[in-house]
Amino acid sequence: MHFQKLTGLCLLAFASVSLADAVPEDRYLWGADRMGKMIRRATSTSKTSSASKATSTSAAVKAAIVSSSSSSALSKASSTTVVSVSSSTPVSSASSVSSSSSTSLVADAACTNGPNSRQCWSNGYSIKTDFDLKHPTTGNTKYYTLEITNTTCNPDGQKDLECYLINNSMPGPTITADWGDMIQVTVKNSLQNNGTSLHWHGIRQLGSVGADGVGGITECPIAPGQSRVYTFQATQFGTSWYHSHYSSQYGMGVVGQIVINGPASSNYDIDLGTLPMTDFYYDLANNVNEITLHNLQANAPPPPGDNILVNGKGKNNITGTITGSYSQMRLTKGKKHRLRLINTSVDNALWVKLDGHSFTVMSADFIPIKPITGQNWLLLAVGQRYDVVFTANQTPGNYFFRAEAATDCFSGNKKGGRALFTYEGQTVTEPTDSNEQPAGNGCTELNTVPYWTQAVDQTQYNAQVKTLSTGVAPGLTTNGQNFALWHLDTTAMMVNWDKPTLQYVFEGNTSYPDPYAVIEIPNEGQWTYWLIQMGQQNPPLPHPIHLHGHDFFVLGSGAGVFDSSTAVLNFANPPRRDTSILPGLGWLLIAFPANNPGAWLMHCHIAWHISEGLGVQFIEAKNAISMPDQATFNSQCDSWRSYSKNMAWPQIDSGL
Ligand SMILES: *[C@@H]1O[C@H](CO)[C@@H](O)[C@H](O)[C@H]1NC(C)=O
Ligand SMILES: *[C@@H]1O[C@H](CO)[C@@H](O)[C@H](O)[C@H]1NC(C)=O
Ligand SMILES: *[C@@H]1O[C@H](CO)[C@@H](O)[C@H](O)[C@H]1NC(C)=O
Ligand SMILES: *[C@@H]1O[C@H](CO)[C@@H](O)[C@H](O)[C@H]1NC(C)=O
Ligand SMILES: *[C@@H]1O[C@H](CO)[C@@H](O)[C@H](O)[C@H]1NC(C)=O
Ligand SMILES: *[C@@H]1O[C@H](CO)[C@@H](O)[C@H](O)[C@H]1NC(C)=O
Ligand SMILES: [Cu+2]
Repeated sequence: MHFQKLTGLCLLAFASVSLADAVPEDRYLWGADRMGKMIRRATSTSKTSSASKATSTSAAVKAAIVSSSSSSALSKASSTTVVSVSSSTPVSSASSVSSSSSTSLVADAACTNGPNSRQCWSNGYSIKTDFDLKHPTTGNTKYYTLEITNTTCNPDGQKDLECYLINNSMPGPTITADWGDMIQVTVKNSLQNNGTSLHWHGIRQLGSVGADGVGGITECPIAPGQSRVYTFQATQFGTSWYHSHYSSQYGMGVVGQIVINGPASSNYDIDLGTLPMTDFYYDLANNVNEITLHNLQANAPPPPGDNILVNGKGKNNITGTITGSYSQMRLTKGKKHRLRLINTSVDNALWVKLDGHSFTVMSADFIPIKPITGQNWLLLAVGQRYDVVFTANQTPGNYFFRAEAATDCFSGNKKGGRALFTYEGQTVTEPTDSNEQPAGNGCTELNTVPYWTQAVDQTQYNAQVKTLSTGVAPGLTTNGQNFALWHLDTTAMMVNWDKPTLQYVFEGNTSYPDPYAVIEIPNEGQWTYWLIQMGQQNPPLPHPIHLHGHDFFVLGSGAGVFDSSTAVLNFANPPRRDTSILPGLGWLLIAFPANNPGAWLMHCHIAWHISEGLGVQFIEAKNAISMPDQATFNSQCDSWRSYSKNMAWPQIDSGL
């Protein structure tokens, strides 16, 4: 296959040079054209060539794509592999609510939130509220200021590394708010040589697409020395994270946690807060990114991480001296504890476990679920979150929390992560480490059931799937209605930081460049269906697919090429979340209602992959978008463009 052919070339080119030092002139984007050749683009180092870079990519991408001839309704989208057009059936009422509650204790008639009534919230809002339709508005605003600086870090004591940190902390500060609050974050970019922007992962940004924080789509990046203010409402509740969305920059440390207090589907006494975990590399993120791009050409895996940090901490021994420390948590005997697990990796999926204690999982991403008890090892793909509850019912002492790279997801790390959980009244000491490894399950995501039931319209699906090309050849994709097929390996996305998608919307310009990978969803109030199919000639890597602006319903996923006659799908009460695993060489079928006008990115959350272009964006109801203030938007872009004219480091990847 083509990967093997290219292997020779790459080995020849790199046999004796350090990849980090010898960055070649050619860059590659993820994907193959119909003939199985890698999509390739040339780069140059001068900024003024960014337009021509875009043009050459455009040509390469275009060549790799068979435009859909059958869709007359779509102008620009016909040059991508995907189609989404209105149909006449409206979204079925999204208001159905589960009648089966898993927690029945109610504290009082007013349903006040408390340890035995976590499903309650306030003023008629509870775990049963369909937050797509209704959410509280508290009238309160939580203000934060975050400053990103270029500094050094040494989280496991082995070596000083160049890091970009938020308020000098690793990970960055936790943003905490109540359900229904406004959140206003002022972000100052104090890096000398990188733009930045912050994305609030999983936040729906209902009516506030301008605060989604994606350079090249919803804003121009924040230029060095500049600040901007992000304002949005917490319309959902639970646990999430924020990170920069500027090439692979978040791998340098630009991440932090988000906690939105609200109801929960499981009771607990103590909220332990967040436990973010990440893979960690001793090399700079942009170097690892480069190496990964070249490994991809050789069908080789990315370099393994050097460590896994739990809450920004870890230990290691590569220097021959054990250094570092583990993050610590305190447990209260007999109490139920809530723990918010977040995978902020750039590459590694993680298996996690707390020795001696089994987890009850009660929410997945921002979606409360029917509690799933008895979980020992739990799998988190990049970007995914699980809130779990467990009872401190063991002999008081010290227990290891383990985070191990999921080799069954093709994740690799030289070392596992640990944290220490110690019962109150006990001395903190490290217990004997069993070094237990996860059994693995083939990278299968936990099958979650949302707490309240919402069915996805099957009538439209049935009518439309028939007209979807069954062969699913690369690049071929339309039924002319609101069914979209994203053939992962034939759409290589790249945006121009100087001209974000929202600027096209401001200007009423629909000539989106092909590498913007735009899919228009013209009308609101429709279900849209998305089949994401991996080409069979790709490396068999699973990809965690993340959507901005919406949660989605996971109708099904499977190995190989999607076949509508045999696919086992769930329309009645499918899992709902914002990040889900596309199985290696397989397919993922998702649906969501068009109910939030904006420009929204959908992408693989493995930082290297979106860097290589594994993404699409859709523009939903462009005439109904609640746009950001135009003067503010323009002034940020003006600052950015005057910086980017002479910036030291050119854009070398998708920019996302
Ligand atoms: C972050 O640092 C800035 C000063 O650079 C400070 O004003 C702000 O309060 C800090 N934010 C947090 C959440 O600590
Ligand atoms: C960080 O500082 C180093 C050393 O001064 C410099 O070479 C590098 O360009 C800076 N990076 C950013 C993103 O500002
Ligand atoms: C960010 O700055 C570093 C130098 O510190 C540079 O290597 C990298 O290319 C820059 N990234 C972008 C996207 O400008
Ligand atoms: C740490 O590394 C040194 C040198 O490689 C080795 O001798 C020692 O056994 C290691 N210690 C542990 C606890 O792994
Ligand atoms: C984080 O996500 C990555 C990529 O999907 C995965 O390899 C890793 O195992 C996850 N980590 C955890 C702790 O779940
Ligand atoms: C629309 O955008 C394209 C691509 O950026 C640009 O070439 C063209 O001049 C724009 N058209 C108008 C009318 O501004
Ligand atoms: Cu991926």
